[in-house]
Amino acid sequence: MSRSKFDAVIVGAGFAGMYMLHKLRQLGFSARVFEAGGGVGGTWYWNRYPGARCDVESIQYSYQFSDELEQEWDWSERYATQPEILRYAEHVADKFDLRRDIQFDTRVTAATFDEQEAQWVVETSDGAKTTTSFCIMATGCLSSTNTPKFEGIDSFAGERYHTGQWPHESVDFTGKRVGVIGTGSSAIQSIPLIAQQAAHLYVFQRTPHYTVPAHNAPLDPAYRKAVKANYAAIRRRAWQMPNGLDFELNQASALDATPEERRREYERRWEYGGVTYMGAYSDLLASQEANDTAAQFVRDKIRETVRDPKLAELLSPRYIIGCKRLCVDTDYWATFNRSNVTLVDVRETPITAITRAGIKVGDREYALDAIVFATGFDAMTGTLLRIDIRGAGGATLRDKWHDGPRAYLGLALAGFPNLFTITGPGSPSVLTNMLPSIEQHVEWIADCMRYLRERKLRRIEPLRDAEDAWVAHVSEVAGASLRSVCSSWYVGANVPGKARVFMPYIGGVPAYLRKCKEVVAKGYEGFALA
Ligand code: N01
Repeated sequence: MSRSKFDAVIVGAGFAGMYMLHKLRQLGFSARVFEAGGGVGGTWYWNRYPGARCDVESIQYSYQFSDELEQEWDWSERYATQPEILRYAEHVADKFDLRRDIQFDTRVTAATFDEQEAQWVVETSDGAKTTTSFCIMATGCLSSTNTPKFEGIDSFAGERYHTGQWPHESVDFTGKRVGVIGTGSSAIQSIPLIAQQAAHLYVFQRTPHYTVPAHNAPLDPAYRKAVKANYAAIRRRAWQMPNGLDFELNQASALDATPEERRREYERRWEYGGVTYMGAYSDLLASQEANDTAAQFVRDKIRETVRDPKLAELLSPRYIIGCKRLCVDTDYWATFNRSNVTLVDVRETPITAITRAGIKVGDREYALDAIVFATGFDAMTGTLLRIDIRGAGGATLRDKWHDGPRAYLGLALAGFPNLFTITGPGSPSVLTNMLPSIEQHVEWIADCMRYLRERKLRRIEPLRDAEDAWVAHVSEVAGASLRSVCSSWYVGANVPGKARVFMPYIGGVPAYLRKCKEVVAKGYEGFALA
């Protein structure tokens, strides 16, 4: 740990940082990882709330860089729980002996580019300064929690939790009055389990979310065996899909089907479970009329499940399905039939304040023993902007991204030489299966560093024109999708004051891969090398 000069500093030891470290080591680069948490796993280290699972099927939400790893690891369920995914991350750290180059419990506070030496000086919470040729941000897309600044928030006398920063000790809600604020993925996973424990659960809902059943189940050993025998083919098919997932995408238009055909197709996908529901037709995110048919099917399911029609209506989303990220649940709607669960609609009358005793909505105060903030994240940019990043000429990232993130391919930033972002804004990232997207970025960055080393080049940064053109392209393709039109964290709408820009690249994995390869084939087109 005494060394303070590296080829690369990697910020974060989630799936991105871990693989980046492994890859760079293989190429003979020296690297140090700084990780704010006490262990590896990133998202899966922090998000320990009840019911936390991945909504990408476990066999696909896994690394593919090592055949041996793929073959030796057995996922126990169709959708892995947070503890199982964390065990997987720990297994990878052990298998590839990663921990010796990771400094845990250390937050990166600043990174400054030294023009003279063409290197970064990275400052950490332990007061140390580390110099490095390359600074690689493996900081995750959903890693800075968002807690709305409710009046009186610190006066609450009970227990307070955020789903994204859940305690490591188990939390017991037995006999307690619990309030959950938010109804996104984290809330939808945790509410059914909290309801089973709590004396009473109040769900504070501003916007109802669409959710489809997971139909989670243990994985049959025969199925696991078949997957392992065919892993290469599964991965190959996934790379050809817009979201990087091997799933059945119907190329037909919803509007060409009869109502009965549509109902059958939606029902079939509902019964299968998971996000493949949105693959029912090719135009669900291109045509409002097509989208309405898929949305109405879900609303009908809510009405069938929730006994009180008024409550069913309050739980029914009215916006474009798939615009906010589609949730995947186990028993979410049915939970509202329980006598110990109350939905509090805070759309018309927002939460007024948090008091010593609980949550106040208008004139009514809900007395609570615990509040769970399931209020999401300052997505994609939040974590990077919390680090004081200064590039060439002392320019700050905060200034550069004042009106929204700008990056070339979501990988690198004009004015910030030798700095890379893994799954940064402007890359497909959060619209895809994150693990393969991470692997593709890691491999692209590692190849780039090797290319520079072979040619004795010390500096790389995007040209401003290339970055501008990519940012314009990201915005143009977003504009053609219904996904960009509603208030979601994809556009920063959940954080007051955040610039409203559709941050990920929605042009699909195959188009993005082609572009990344083309840039390399043309000698790092759009980059200045020195
Ligand atoms: O956060 P969210 P999340 N007053 O932003 C509400 C991934 N993920 O942690 O919709 C009242 O989706 C807000 O209301 P509204 C996944 O990518 C994956 O649940 O803004 N309410 C919303 O209901 C996911 O999309 C998995 O009106 C307020 C909620 O808080 C992403 O993480 C599991 C409020 C926030 O929902 C984020 O999910 C979990 C206020 N002032 C997460 N401010 C899986 O793989 C916010 N809200 C399964």
